[in-house]
Amino acid sequence: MQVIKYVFQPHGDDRGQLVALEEFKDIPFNIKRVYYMYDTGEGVHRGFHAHKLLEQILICIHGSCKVLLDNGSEKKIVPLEKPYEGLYIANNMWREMYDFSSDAVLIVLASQLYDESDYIRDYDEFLNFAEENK
Ligand code: T46
Repeated sequence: MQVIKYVFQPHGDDRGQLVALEEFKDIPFNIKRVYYMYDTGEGVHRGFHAHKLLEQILICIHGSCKVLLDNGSEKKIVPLEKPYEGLYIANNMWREMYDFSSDAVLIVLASQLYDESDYIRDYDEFLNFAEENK
């Protein structure tokens, strides 16, 4: 499984850092939605689903967390600990987020509006979907 982690170019000067993200330039899709999670409790695991169509970029802009990616035949754990790194998650990929530091802010850029019917929340259903859509 290929893990795609983008390293964004910070515009740094003596005031600090600034990262700008533009669709189809830094991000490989139309950004239709942005959401973020913070105040994640110790030991909490989130996610446990895949998406049929949605593509996303996850950026831990503060603190750190880990993301488990599972394409149905292979699993990879990806640490996110830099505010200038973005993990691309294609559709058809099971994900779990965990090991959040208490100060973690995980921001997500998404290619589609929120649509519950795009979620696959049952692991066996995901395995069948992944097999059919290889
Ligand atoms: C994903 C991972 C990385 C909304 O109303 N709108 C939204 O855009 C989102 C993302 C969520 N919600 C509601 C739905 C639930 O009542 O917020 C609540 C928490 O969502 P969920 O349990 O799906 O959160 P996570 O952290 O398990 O998963 C989220 C995204 O849903 C998912 O697409 O890939 O982050």
